[in-house]
Amino acid sequence: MGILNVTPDSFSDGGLFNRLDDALRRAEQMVAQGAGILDVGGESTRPGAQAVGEQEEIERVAPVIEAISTRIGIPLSIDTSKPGVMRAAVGSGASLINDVNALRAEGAIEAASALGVPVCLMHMQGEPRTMQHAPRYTDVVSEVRDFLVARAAACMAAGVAREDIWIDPGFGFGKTLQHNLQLLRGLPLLAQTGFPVLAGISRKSMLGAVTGRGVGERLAGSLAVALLALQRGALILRVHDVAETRDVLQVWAADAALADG
Ligand code: 7PM
Repeated sequence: MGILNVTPDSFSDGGLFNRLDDALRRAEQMVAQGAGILDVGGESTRPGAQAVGEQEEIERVAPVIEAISTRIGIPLSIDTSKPGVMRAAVGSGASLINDVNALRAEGAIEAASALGVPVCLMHMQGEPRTMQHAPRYTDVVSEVRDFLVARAAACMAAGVAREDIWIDPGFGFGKTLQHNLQLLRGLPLLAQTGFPVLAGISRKSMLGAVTGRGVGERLAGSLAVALLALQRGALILRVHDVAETRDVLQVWAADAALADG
């Protein structure tokens, strides 16, 4: 899964055409590099970020989703927590909902169920503005797993099909470095739930904490952690560097094929 940010800070600010053109070019590039899904996000979920209004978020993502889906045959996911954005995005061509809030917003679960598309449920402790202040767990792996299984049950009770549910531990979302490392080791326990596990660790600050490198210098760390996540049962990797991650996936698959006989 390639990351396609459409927040104002991620693209040139020369009007709608230039923004669409940039997004299309980036999308084509990631598809050529081997992405299987593109994740379109219009709200910055970084720690400390300000919330965006629903209409503004729709204006950012809907034209981009429309432009990509009419020109490129790749599944698109919409990274949002807002039911109105989910409806607009799916109406414009998105076929997966990726919600860092695990459909806890009012009306979100009903919107996702009515849209009939797969959903990725991510764990987050707290909210983006304050989540890194003092994350606390007794046992982070079992708490994250129990939360995700409970959210999956709520989705199924609302009519979402079991096979349309993915889960994600939410690396960096209300977690210290130790919590993130424990979740990386605990991925097999999440995979044991039977739901496909998505891991989003690309360029994240936990890699900075381990290597001492800034966000632009975390490619090697991202690739190393991608391999660890694959070995521990992650099925989908949400990444910035598609071409390089594709190579990691091919090396992992070649080795896994031998192990499976
Ligand atoms: C700054 C810090 C900007 C962190 C963006 C981020 C995930 C996600 C994000 C994830 C799923 C990023 C994050 N992370 N959706 N959206 N899983 N499902 O690194 O880990 O892209 S935003």
